[in-house]
Amino acid sequence: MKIFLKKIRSRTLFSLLDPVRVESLELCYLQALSDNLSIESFVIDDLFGLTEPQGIRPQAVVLTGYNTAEREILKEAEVYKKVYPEAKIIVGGLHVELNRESFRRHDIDFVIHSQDLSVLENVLQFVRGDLLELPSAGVDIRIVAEDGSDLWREGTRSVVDTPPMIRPNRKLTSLVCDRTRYLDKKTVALVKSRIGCPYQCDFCYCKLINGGVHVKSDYHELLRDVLEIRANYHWLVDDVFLASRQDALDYLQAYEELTKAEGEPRISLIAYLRADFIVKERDLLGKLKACGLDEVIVGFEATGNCELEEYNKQTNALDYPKAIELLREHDIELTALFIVRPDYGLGDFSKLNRFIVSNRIDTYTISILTPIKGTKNYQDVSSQLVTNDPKKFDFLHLVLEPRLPRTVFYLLFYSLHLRMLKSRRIRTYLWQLLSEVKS
Ligand code: B12
Ligand code: SF4
Repeated sequence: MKIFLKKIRSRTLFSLLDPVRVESLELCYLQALSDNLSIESFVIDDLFGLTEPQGIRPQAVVLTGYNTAEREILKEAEVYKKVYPEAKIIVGGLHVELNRESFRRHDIDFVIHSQDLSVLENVLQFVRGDLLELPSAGVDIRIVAEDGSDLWREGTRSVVDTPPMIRPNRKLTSLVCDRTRYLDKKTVALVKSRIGCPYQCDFCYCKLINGGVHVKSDYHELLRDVLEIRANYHWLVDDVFLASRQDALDYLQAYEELTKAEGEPRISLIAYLRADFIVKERDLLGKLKACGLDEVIVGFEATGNCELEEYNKQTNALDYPKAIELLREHDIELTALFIVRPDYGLGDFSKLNRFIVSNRIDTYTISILTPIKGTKNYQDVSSQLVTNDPKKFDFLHLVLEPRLPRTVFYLLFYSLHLRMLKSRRIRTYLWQLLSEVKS
């Protein structure tokens, strides 16, 4: 049996420059699963020029992508169904998980809405004929009724509560690693070791993944994974790397044990940490740096406690300058994440600008608060949305009417980014980009 595994990426403002370009780690997991079933899989990802192999007719096509690519996924399903009518079309992944009803279309056969990879395993075995009955948990199945119309057998929700047994196949990582980047950092491989997030920030899609059930990291496994991949940097994409002091101690112990057994691993991790952790566990930052923590991505979101409370962020804005200072002291690089709301006025923009300048933050992203399809926030404001185009839900567009005139809002939003041009890292990145274009 042969299958295609495809990541569909929509062209957005973000993809114009691709400041962060990484392999699709989800396809590495799907490929490992196919290997286990002795299924030959072909990875397709336009970003890296990986196109459909010539002369192969797949028995199944597996499609995945984020919210912004929803229409492209549906379009591609239609095209694949026309070109390979005998192939089963399967969709799944983070966006499908909470939006399964949007994918129950005629050109799609299976809509997988679970983090549990054994669901896909069953589906593939079913398609191959090894399974006569497909368990309904985690998957909606299209059935053709006697009159030729489509019926959907809806699968129950299926949540995982233990870490996945399957390790990603790193063929894709090795193939594209030389072309990956995180801004100025080149050769970056993704790693993952948690499922979901233990926090409950109001605006966030991630807290809903896996039915809101959070599965903790195994740091021994994480480090084993990191060491298996040749890359200058490893970006740990877990929503929080260390959620508590105990997590940090567990990670440090796993690192120490590895060093004793196999020698110093010498790794450079980019990972998400919360500002409250950084301040509270400041005495561990030096050790964490020595044990591979090179850069942290911190979701500050806002600079005032009223907004943070509305977001249920559970952090204190008064701690933020300290958190930034502590990272600087320990030579841990920072990417700061901020959110601006459509109801921002001039004063709010200028407050954020002042915060960025006075704390000398030079690498940051600013997102426009965007309700993501599949969340309660999205439902609550759906009648106020000014667009339904999924591409616009990329955090760089207004999908709700702003308080300020739109042009003024965008002008202020983009001018907040200007300071980044002064950043050494951003200038290095732009220089690298220019050299790539020239060569
Ligand atoms: C790293 C990252 C990126 C990377 C790309 C990484 C990649 N893998 O390609 C970059 C920086 C490029 C990126 C860009 C964007 N991202 Co992003 N990103 C992430 C992040 C932090 C981690 C994703 C990841 O790589 N996880 C590792 C993989 C292995 O885990 P996974 O995707 O969950 O896959 C597992 C399961 O879901 C399952 N699975 C996955 N696919 C499939 C398919 C099938 C068929 C099956 C059965 C199972 C399955 O198996 C995997 C193994 O367990 C998430 C946050 C998060 N918590 O997930 C946001 C996140 C995925 N991004 C998000 C968004 C919105 C974007 C952007 C659209 C906007 C933006 N400005 O960030 C752009 C899109 C650019 C584009 N053109 O596509 C949203 C998606 C929301 C949604 N409903 O889709 C998330 C959830 C963050 C958020 N703010 O809510 N992103
Ligand atoms: S914003 Fe970060 S900490 Fe909050 S729920 Fe989302 S991933 Fe977790």
